[in-house]
Amino acid sequence: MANPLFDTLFGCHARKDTVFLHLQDGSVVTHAAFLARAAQYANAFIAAGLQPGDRLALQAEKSPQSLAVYAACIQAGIVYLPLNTGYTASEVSYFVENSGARLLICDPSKADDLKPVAQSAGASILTLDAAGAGTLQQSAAGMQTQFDTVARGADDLAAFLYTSGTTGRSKGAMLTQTNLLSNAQTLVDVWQFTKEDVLLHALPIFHTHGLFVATNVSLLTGGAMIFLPKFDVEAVIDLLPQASAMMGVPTFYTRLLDDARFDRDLVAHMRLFISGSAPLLAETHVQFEARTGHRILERYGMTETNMNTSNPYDGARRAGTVGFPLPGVELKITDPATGDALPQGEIGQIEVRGPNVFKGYWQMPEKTREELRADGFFITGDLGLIDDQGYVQIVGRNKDLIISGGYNIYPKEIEVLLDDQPGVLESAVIGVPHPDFGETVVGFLVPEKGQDPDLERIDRAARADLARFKHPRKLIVLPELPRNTMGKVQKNVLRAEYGQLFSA
Ligand code: MLC
Ligand code: AMP
Repeated sequence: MANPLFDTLFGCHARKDTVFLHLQDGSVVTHAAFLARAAQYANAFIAAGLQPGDRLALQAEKSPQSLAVYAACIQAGIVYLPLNTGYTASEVSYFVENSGARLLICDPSKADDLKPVAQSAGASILTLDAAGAGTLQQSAAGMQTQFDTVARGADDLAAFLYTSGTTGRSKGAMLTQTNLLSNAQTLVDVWQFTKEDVLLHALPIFHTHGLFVATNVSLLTGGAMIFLPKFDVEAVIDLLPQASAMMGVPTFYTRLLDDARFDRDLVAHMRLFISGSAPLLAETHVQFEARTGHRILERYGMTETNMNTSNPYDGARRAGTVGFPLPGVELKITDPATGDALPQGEIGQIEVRGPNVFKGYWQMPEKTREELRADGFFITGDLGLIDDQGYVQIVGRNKDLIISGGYNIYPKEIEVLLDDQPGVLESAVIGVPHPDFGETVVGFLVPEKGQDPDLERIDRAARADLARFKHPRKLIVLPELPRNTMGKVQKNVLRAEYGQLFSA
């Protein structure tokens, strides 16, 4: 096969008049129309001078057009780099520079801010708005609706997804054709997706969950998606009767449970609800079943590995667990100090190996070596155990990470910003339980002697530099931070003391 990922996910549907996307306004996009547009984009990218292996960064609203950019990149052998729409210009600037992207596609409203970013990185810039208009469309309009698919090997890069780190510097996770294709094939099998499925898609398409799990699974079967621009309870309740399956982060399910219209009758016809990206409280699992009669299927994944484990489709879906390693994925629990495998039932770090595991971090060989062992096992940074029936339970994290509404936030990145503010001696950022987002960000500031930091000014600084979802929802001034005898900040003490801040 010339380009396994493109041919298997997209190319085989090129001439089909089957519905691929149902849009919120009632219109549809067929597979054939979607691929014709993707081919035009691919022609436009080549005309703009891009070559196979080049990176293309996209920060644009979710739409059939922005999804077609993904298809076009795969077809043209261009490495696709989708970016969270919430990122500020300074965040985008890092990604464009670090990846060496040759082309940046952004919303027209951000073009003025991002032009200097693109220019200094030597990238060209095109625009794409939520309705699909912009300079990308203008460049693509006259192009052929056919494109000669560029040949790619199994190990060639298909996408970069940036993931933050404990040092505060984001790392580009390099995902190959095989990583994406093998995982999609496994998920179709274990979750029993077919072309008859209609997947309600309300996730963003710049992360693994919405792009590689939801979209690739649907593409592989030739099924359809109800493609919502974002998660919205009204729209989901309105459209669920036309769906057969839904994927979401736990916040989707807690928000739906808060609405009395979300009941057994509304979802009687549904085949499957899947949750992931953040821990699903056992309480939500139980409440969901009591209300709807459905047991949510929880699975566990990561940007670097796609999906690793899943509760069974047939068989017990156990609350508080993420199920079994997927076929082809090896999972072991190891001692964080020695790396040795631990006996069943003991808590240690979760390591995974398989065709799903990424190739490494872009231009960061040391970081790659720290997390990806020479024998292929990836150290996830999650802590867990395997119970006596083989189910994996995640019990914590060995990495300083907050997951808010399914988005990852690394405290270090915020601490660096807070430490820089006038009058601030030092800071610590933690995640505390939040009824809607699961966890949310709280920042602690220690003033310099005799100083009184201006919290409003600090909030403005955060808004200028960091995506909204990373902003501390509360800033608290403390005379000093709790430290252990080694001088290390005891975030567990802060979490214990301030953990109830957002309790209902
Ligand atoms: C939005 N806001 C958030 C937020 N999302 N703040 C913290 N955490 C979040 N996740 C901000 C908004 O900008 C807004 O700011 C305020 O919070 C309230 O917004 P909202 O209207 O309530 O939020 P909404 O737009 O409805 O978005 C919430 C959400 C969304 C949960 C629907 O965040 C979402 O779709 N999350 C899914 C993330 C995801 O796909 N993760 C997968 C990663 S892949 P203001 O200024 O108005 O106060 C991965 C691997 C794997 O992890 O295993 O899958
Ligand atoms: P990301 O880096 O955005 O891909 O997020 C990956 C992280 O999300 C994992 O390392 C886990 O900490 C977390 N995660 C994903 N799925 C689950 C789940 N089902 N339960 C608990 N944590 C999860």
